[in-house]
Amino acid sequence: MVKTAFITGISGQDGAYLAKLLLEKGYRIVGATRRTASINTHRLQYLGIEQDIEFVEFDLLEFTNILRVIERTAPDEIYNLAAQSFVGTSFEQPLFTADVDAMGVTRILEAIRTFGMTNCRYYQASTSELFGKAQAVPQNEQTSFHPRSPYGVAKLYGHWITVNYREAFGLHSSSGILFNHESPLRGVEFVTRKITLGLANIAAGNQDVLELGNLDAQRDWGFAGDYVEAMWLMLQQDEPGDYVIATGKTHSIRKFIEIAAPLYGMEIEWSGEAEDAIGIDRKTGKTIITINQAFFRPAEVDLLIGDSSIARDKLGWNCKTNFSELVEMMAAADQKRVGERQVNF
Ligand code: NAP
Ligand code: F7E
Repeated sequence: MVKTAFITGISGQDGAYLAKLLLEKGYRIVGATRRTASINTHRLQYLGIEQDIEFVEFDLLEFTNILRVIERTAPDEIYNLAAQSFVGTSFEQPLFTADVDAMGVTRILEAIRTFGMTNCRYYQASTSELFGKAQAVPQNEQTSFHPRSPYGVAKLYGHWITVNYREAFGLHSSSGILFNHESPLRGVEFVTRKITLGLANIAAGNQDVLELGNLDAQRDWGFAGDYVEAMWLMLQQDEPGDYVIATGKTHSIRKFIEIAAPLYGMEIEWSGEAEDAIGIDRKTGKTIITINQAFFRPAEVDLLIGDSSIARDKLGWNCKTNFSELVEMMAAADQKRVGERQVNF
């Protein structure tokens, strides 16, 4: 029997990698895309899988649409990856973020409950942003939550409603508490892609300076391609559950830049502190990194580092790609794109 997976957020980074993985496993993929002014399937094209997906029009804000689509699709597995996923924007659009990232989750769970789809398994894209002002180091499934942004708060609701529908209605609903995961398909507004694309443009002479915010925040960065495997594994378990997915290693933004720069033939020397910090390319003497207050957040998550022991033991999940391999992969992809003057980043 061919299984049907319904993926919300299929046009995003994780949606693309998950769809590729599930196609390789023989699934029928129904991909949810919302109506936008311009078609946004470039990530699926990049992975060469756009033609293998059945697209349906879907928006997490519209309950009647969710009901119809889920009834028609009759999925075996639902992966809810759709979200307003940019933390910075959530401070500017807190109500919209809550509607999509918190209420949107309830809308899908209500659809599953309404149709009595007790065999349908549900994955919720939770996040290390739940830990926010981290109460323990490293963070695991027992660590208390303290979100630091409207995004984190909305996702906390999404996490608990997933747990609640499991406990109250017996749904097979699992929550993956995933730490930052990146790739060549990461959105260009996130700091890793901003750096790899920015340095590629500077190296090509298209741009002089890269403006960033807080260089000292530390993140546990993994490769998205590895992390989508954990999502699938969670839904293959007899019992639903919550799992932390992380590499167990953390690096600052500053460190990311120092490791990336030599891949572009640059060598970074730092000067000045905090908002006066600048990064100079030793080889040319030019200032290529400056700080812009606009990229600081009203409340910051300073340090994230995850402990994935439970995922390792129960799911058999392991992170395959290490930090320098991830940076190299992203840098190479952006150098190629800039060299070929590609439009869809
Ligand atoms: P992403 O690239 O920003 O993709 C988000 C997706 O959600 C896009 O396909 C977007 O569609 C869709 N979307 C947004 N609002 C929607 C709405 N109202 N209705 C339907 N679809 C909507 O995010 P990602 O990095 O792949 O992350 C996937 C999920 O994991 C998100 O829920 C994110 O919050 C969570 N997460 C991510 C990370 C990470 O490090 N990447 C870590 C932990 C958790 P458009 O293309 O139309 O905008
Ligand atoms: O920021 C700092 C910024 O936007 C990382 C999402 O996928 O992961 C992501 O959220 C850090 C922060 O990711 C710039 O202040 C410095 O400390 O790349 P980011 P994020 O906020 O960690 C979590 C797990 C998710 O769930 C989210 O959906 O980098 N930073 N300078 C900057 N960040 C950005 N974006 N731009 C800068 O110029």
